[in-house]
Amino acid sequence: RASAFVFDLDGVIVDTAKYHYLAWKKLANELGFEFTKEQNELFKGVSRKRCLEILLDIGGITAAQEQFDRWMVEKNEDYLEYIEKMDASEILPDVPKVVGFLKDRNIPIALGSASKNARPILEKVKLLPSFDAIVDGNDVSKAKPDPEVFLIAAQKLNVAPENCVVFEDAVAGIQAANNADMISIGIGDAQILSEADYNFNDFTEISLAFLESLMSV
Ligand code: B16
Ligand code: MG
Repeated sequence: RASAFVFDLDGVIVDTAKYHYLAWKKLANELGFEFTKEQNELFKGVSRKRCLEILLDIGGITAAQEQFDRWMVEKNEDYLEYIEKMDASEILPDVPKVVGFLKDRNIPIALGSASKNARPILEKVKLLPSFDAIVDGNDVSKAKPDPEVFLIAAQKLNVAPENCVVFEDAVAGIQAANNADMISIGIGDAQILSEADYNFNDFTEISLAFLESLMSV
């Protein structure tokens, strides 16, 4: 029976993928090649370092470590300029409804994100106080689909992994939740996220009765 919920950040709580895209695209263009929205799909749930490796692969570019690190910093600085302007209006539809429902019932909730910018983003959209635990890119050594990020979240909430429900929008994230023995809920395209235990296009499709049912089975 579910007794805790873990939320991914990007693509679940806010749509920061569009800002990641603009920042990566700017770098690609500077380096003399195109970076498409389709290619950006490969970047979802993937660490910043891995994203740059994929980007340079697309452009057929090899770089020394120092140059690689400078590009990572440059991309992040551009990304942070977008984050700076975020506010609560960027929270995805019905996320506050679900978070509020869980809080009202004293159900612990955690964040389980690959992003090293998770805390400032949650602060910007005023959701930081709602979370009982935050596990982000600064806390993990193994990226999704490794279950580490979600297992640390369960540990912080003091709940057994099999009693945790994970909301995820990335294939690697659903796999990480499954690898952690948690109940996985795919948010987005059900065909892409076919490995999830349950699928919804977004939170407007998730009824409170459904959440109740997870907590009573
Ligand atoms: P940062 P999530 C992930 O967040 C994003 O989906 C992914 O596109 C990004 O590269 C990664 O965070 C790292 O982000 O550069 O801010 O550390 O979906 O796991 O919340
Ligand atoms: Mg995500």
